[in-house]
Parts: sequence; C-alpha cells; structure tokens
Amino acid sequence: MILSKTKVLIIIMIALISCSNKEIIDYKPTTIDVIPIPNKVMKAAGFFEINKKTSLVFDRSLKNSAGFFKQYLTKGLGIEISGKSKNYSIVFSLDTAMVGIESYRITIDKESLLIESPSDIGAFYAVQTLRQLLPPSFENGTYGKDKVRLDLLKIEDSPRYEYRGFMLDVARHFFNADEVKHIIDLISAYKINKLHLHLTDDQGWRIEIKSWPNLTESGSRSSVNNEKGGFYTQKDYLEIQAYALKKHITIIPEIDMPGHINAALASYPELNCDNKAREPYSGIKVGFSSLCIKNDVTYKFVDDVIRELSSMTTGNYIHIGGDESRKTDKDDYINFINKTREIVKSYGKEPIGWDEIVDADIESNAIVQFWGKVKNVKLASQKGAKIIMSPSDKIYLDIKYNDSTKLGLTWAGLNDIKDAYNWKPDSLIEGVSGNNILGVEAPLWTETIVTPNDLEYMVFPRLIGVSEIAWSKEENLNWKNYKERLKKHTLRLDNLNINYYKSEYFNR
Ligand code: TNX
Repeated sequence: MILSKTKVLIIIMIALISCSNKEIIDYKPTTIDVIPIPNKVMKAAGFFEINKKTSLVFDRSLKNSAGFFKQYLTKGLGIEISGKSKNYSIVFSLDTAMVGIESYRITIDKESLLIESPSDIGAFYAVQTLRQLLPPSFENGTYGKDKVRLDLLKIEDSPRYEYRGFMLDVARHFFNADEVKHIIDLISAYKINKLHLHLTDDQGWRIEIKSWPNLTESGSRSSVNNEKGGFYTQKDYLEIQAYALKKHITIIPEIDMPGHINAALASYPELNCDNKAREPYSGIKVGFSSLCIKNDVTYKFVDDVIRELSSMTTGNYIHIGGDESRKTDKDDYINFINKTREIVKSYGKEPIGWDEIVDADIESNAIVQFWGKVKNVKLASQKGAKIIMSPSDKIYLDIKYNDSTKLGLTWAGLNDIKDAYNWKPDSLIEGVSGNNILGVEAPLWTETIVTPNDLEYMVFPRLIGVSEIAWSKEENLNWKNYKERLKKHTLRLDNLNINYYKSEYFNR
C-alpha cells in the first residue's frame, strides 16, 4: 500500500495526539448549547486555541468539509488558518470503521481539534456542530480578534433518522435558484439532508420539460394572485442540485398528480378528457383538477416528465404527489398511481407519495408521506411501507404560529414553536413506529408566502426544532431545555440576518 503524503501526515498527527506524554484529561458528561443536540458530550477543564500558528490537515476525502471549516474560521478570525505547527492542529481524519456514514466524533484537547468521520457527510455535520461552539459573531464577521478558544470536549454523534427533510412549495409562489441556494445554506446548518421541491401545482409549473415545452412557456406564468411566476430551466435545476450536494442535501423533486395539475391542463388541451385547455388558476382552492386518466396521451406525458426529471436527478427519490385528487374517480386514481409508480421505478427511482396513495397497490418498503389522514398511514404501516412524518397540526410551516400571525393558514389549527417541537414521531400514531418511520419532513406551502422574508419568518425557528426531532435521540429531547438553547441560539439567527419569528419565549 502506498500512502499519500497527507495520509502519512494525518497518521503522524493522530499518533502525536494519542500517545504523546500529554497529561490525561478527565472528560465528564455534560450538555452543550448545540441544536440539534448531539448524542454524547463530555467536557473537561481547559481550552484549545485556534490562532495564526494553527495548522489544518485533512484526509483528501474530507476536503470539502475541511474547506467549509477553513472558510468559516477565516471569516470569523480575519486570518487564514495555514500555520505549520504540528503541535497545534486541526485534523480531519477518515475513520471507515465508524458505524453510519453520517456519524462523526470531535475530540478537543489542548493541542488539537480532531474530527473523525467515515465520510465527508459526517465531517460536514461535525463542522456544523463546531460552528455552534464558536462565537455567534463569527456568523457575520464581527468577532474582531484573530484567535479563539474552544472548551475541551469529546462529542459523539449520529442521526436518529436517515430522512430529515424540508419541503418548499415553489408552485404557488416561485422562489428562484439563488433564493433556493440561500435556503440550502440555512437548513444545512441544522443537518437537514433532504430538500423536497414541490415543483408543480394548479397555480404553476416550475420545471422545464423539453418534450413538453408549453408546461413552462405558458404554465409557469401563473401563480397565486399572479404575484410571482417563473420556472427553473434544466440548467438551473442541475445547479441547485450540485449546490445542495456539496452541503449533503438531496433534492427530491415532486410532480403532483393526478390532481393539483391545472397548470398542465391549461398548457395542453390533450391532457383534458374534453380536449379543451383549462384557464390558468391564481386562487388557493384545492381538489378541483385531474389529469384525464383514460387517455393514452396522459401516460406519454407522465413518462416523458418522469424520464426527463429522473435523468437530471442524482437522488433516489421522485415524489409523485397523489394528494387531494377529489376530481379523480377512485378506481381511476388507483390505476393511475399504480402505473405512475411503475414508471418511476422503470427509470431506476423510488416513488414517494402523499398518504392517499395507500389506496393503490403499495408493496412493502413503498414510501408514504403522512400529512393528514391517520387511517392512511396506519394502513400504509400495516402494508410494510416506510413513513415520512409531516403531521400538519405540528410541523406544517405554513400554519400560523398564533392568532396574530399575519402570514399563513389556519385549517390545521395553530402551530406554535412548542407544538412543532413537542411531539415524538414514534408515539404520534399507534402502530407507526420504529423501522416503519423513515424520517421527518416539515413542509412550507406558499399560498400566502411571497418573499424570502416571508419564508424565513415561517420557517425559523420552527424548522430548527424539527431538525432536533429528526436528528437527536428521543431521550435527549426536552422542551424546556430546548427552549433555553433556542433562546441563546437567536443571537446566531440575528447575526445571520434571518427574519425569524420572535416568540415571547425569548423575552422571559
Ligand atoms: C394541503 S398537504 C395540501 C396543499 C396545501 C396545504 C396548505 C397536501 C399534501 N396538500 O395542497 O398547500 O394543505 O396548508
């Protein structure tokens, strides 16, 4: 085996770190103000200082994450960390023996900050944790000194759920590629790893499909109140996806069918049973549109759309919607969902659908997203499906916080910060627990959400709590403790210039 220079260097560093004649440090269990809360934290007296002498070495496979950390330190300290000191170093080391590719370990002693992980993903999450251990003023470059101290710590961490999602509805109101990239920056700080883009709905079609050009040529112009139309070219989509991947976020594209489809019905007459194009729609009603299930051209359409989308998408999943298809006859609906799921699979992808798809032929391991009907997910679980938990009365981020919230809807009640945090995926629905649950996703529907400022207001801080439910061990979830950490965390949100909802909890 030929070892590269960096590998040798890392091995030497680790040898120095672990077997030099250093004093034995007595780390003791503790908690820290990090969200989502890590599995295991130990602390000892003393500190490690990062300054201009500090060196940074990394295994090549962890270059991406080491680079993010370096950038962050440069912004915070105003100097580049490129010292040569072997005694004071930051080391990113690959440990393929660790269980779970998203896991990481951080060990801070007086001479070194060691980050170990089995992949760049774990190292990326270690960096997000370290960010929260550094001063909040690092976030906007106002720290003003060229050295900083970190407490002596040992952290061991790995996620509870493999699926930790946020959904953005870009169909009701459009958010452009730069706006989406900004969201990616914000959510990746909380170890969210799925961005579900709701790309089509009655009010607009937002993704270029080359074989059906009118979908975007005309179908993208409309939106709720005709305030904000638009679409992603395939190039935009690829760019967003590449950006997300660097932050270990998988894009999950959704084409909502056979209902929620007016934008397509308005763009192509042949998708309607009467062969007449529908008028564009800019209201906020649901459940009034349906593809013509009996026509062959409908399946040509579905096949073309899924083929183009699959070929652009690096992730395994394609979301086919399937919700609120009130204008589709039940047998037709079942037929359509069965066929569409097969089409997705024929392009090598795994279909996801909203909970209504349980009426179709769901095989075990199918993926069903719970949003409203308990009966649907119970049945889905019995059929062996994997459930994504998006309970509308807890984590729908378009639902108002309280009666005086200006934005948002109320059909699911009110979702305060506490409601969004204080529930357990494993015990919410009888019979839906353990391995049946793939993860948690908080959706933001955008009927009333128009600007990035609106978006931030509804998402933050509720999504931060959801990230903890999705990442942290159930025994570490505690509302009172979370509330205190969140209150301190608002300093970071301020420095990041996020337009978050200022709850009365933060004044107490
Ligand atoms: C229900 S949740 C919908 C959406 C709406 C949302 C508003 C789901 C699968 N369908 O079409 O935008 O409520 O909260």
